[in-house]
Amino acid sequence: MAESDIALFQFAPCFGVPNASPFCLKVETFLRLSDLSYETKEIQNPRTAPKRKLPFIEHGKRRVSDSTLILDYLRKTFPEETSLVPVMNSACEYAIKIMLEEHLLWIGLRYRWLDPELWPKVKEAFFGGMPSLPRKFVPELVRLKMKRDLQGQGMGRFSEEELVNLAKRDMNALAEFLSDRKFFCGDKPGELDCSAYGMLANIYHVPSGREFEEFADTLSNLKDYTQRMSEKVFPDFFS
Ligand SMILES: N[C@@H](CCC(=O)N[C@@H](CS)C(=O)NCC(=O)O)C(=O)O
Repeated sequence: MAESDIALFQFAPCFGVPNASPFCLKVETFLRLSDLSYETKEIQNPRTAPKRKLPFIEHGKRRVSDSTLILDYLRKTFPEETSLVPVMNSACEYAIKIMLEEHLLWIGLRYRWLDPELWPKVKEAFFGGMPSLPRKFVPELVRLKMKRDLQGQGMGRFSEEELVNLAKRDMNALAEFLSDRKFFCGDKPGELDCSAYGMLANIYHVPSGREFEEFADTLSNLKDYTQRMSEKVFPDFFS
């Protein structure tokens, strides 16, 4: 493994996944599939991040934010080590990545932050370790901010039934695209697998008990794929 001085700033693991942020998990998956060493630094408040969102990386004196820009930077700076991870090589793969990161993501956020039945679990997972005073108001403040974001983006305006239907369409498209291949990029995981795993691990490894979960379970190729990626990329976490 090539020595590097990369630090990945991300949320602490919680919810039974290496990272509950699909974007943090995407970058860590990419680093692990590449031949690069890195260290992780846990951050609780994304407001301290350069773009006020996680993840970001520090490499020497340089800070790079946004998972896609981070992967671009790593490819440019470490071409040999990152060549182990196949690049996205079709318009279709790119379109699937955008569906995952700009559409399915918001459906996931809507469940995570606005579903009243899930909220107690989410609150405990994200804020349970907080000192008791901030724990009284921080979770509700963050939830309010997410509610505003979801209203602005639009996903917060759909009914539960509309939401489930949108989620099913995305998941069906994903399952059809994967088909019976081992990974989205073929026999070995590539860049699209980093995005897909970031999202799917947060669907298949985080029980919600909602109708959507029952549907996701019927897509056995996606479920098996997620397990395969977990065992391949994060054996230390899932053993
Ligand atoms: N486009 C960004 C999205 C990053 C992002 O949305 N991160 C979320 C966690 S999944 C975050 O930090 N949210 C904090 C906030 O919105 O205040 C990327 O690809 O890294």
